[in-house]
Amino acid sequence: MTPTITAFESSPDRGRGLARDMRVRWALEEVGQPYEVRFVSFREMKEPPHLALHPFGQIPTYEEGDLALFETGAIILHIAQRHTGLLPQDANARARATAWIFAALNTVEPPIVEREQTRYAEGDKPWHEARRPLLDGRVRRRLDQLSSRLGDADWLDGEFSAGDLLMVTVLRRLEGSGIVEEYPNLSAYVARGQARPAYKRAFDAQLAVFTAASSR
Ligand code: GTB
Repeated sequence: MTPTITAFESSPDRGRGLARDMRVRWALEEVGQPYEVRFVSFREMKEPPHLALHPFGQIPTYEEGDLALFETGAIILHIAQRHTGLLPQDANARARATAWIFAALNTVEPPIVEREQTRYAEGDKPWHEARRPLLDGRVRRRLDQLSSRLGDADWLDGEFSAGDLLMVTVLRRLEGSGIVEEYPNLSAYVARGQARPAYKRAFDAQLAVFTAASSR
């Protein structure tokens, strides 16, 4: 059964692959599972048919037969459990790779998102500049720790896993800030993820949506 995911009809990231459908596309490409994409507008995301799939009116969603899922982490975990290629076979290694999925989403991404959203929400407020070092510091603290753990390894725990897939996409959210570049091993780690053929296929597919929309 070919799964269907949802993505922005018109992504605010202008094809940079930062919206979360990119994570699901990449996972599906890694495991060789073809998929379809249904594009939704911001208005449609808040209407009953989409809210029935996603209680918070967001993308991505994932439909496969009578299964409907929301939350990128749950979708990636589902794909990784159903296919080979994103989780190790050994039970303990599988549990550790799962821990990295949660670490990416629950520990590393929140300060990155807070830094980003604060810029949008309070960028024009007088206190914003004074808060910047605090927000940047929280991000750097996590990246210091992540960089120490990664060391000179290629991936976080042995072979490439769903945990790496999510961590690479989380770190990409710092693009343009120069912060990841302060950590040469993390920069190389992100580049290694982006060099994977499955990443490139996923990136090109989401970019094609933006290119087609902007040529209309
Ligand atoms: N916890 C959920 C998950 O992990 O699936 C969060 C899903 C989520 O944040 N979805 C966003 C969304 O639907 C799109 S990805 N937003 C619309 C809304 O809430 O109304 C977040 C995102 C959006 C845009 C950029 N960008 O432009 O760079 C980057 C990331």
